[in-house]
Amino acid sequence: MKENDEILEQQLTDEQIKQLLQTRFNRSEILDWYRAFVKNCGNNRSFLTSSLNKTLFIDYFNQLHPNGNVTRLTETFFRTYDMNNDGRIDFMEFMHAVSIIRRGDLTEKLSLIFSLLDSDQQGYIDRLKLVNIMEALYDVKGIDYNDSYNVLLRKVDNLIAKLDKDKEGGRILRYKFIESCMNDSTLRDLLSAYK
Ligand SMILES: [Ca+2]
Repeated sequence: MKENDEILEQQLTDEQIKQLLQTRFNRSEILDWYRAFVKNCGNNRSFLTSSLNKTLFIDYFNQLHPNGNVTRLTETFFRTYDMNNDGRIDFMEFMHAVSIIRRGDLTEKLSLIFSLLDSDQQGYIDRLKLVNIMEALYDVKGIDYNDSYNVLLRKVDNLIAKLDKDKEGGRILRYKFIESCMNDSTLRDLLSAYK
């Protein structure tokens, strides 16, 4: 093992490494992610103090989408990643999300997408939440939707119609969302475009 890896590994407790190995990454991959994570967290170079606050998180996405406005979408992402809601994303929370995005099965990925769409975490998604997310996605791409707002609404209504086939009043629960997406290839393709 490289000396540098030893130093990094010493910053993680045995319990943390044990938990991290339950993600789908091996020890060497975890250390690679850890190295990248600590680097992106600025000057706090130890596990206990390394975390991404919202500003760092938004900055990171801004670099990826220089022509759009990522703030709205990123705030939603941040809330989903920050599982204990303490205003920062620590390495354990970060790896939880990364392991689903990179190596999770379809159900886990859909469940994560549901959490993103359920922006206030009430356990369901509806037309208003989907409209908000659609606006945020347009912002990221730098598309001005004000002139074609009806098109945006129509897209959301089509989506709702597919997700809410049993007409349960437009409130789509997590299990229903996953079930509908699993059974509808159009829906799967649509959502995978927004990975
Ligand atoms: Ca947190």
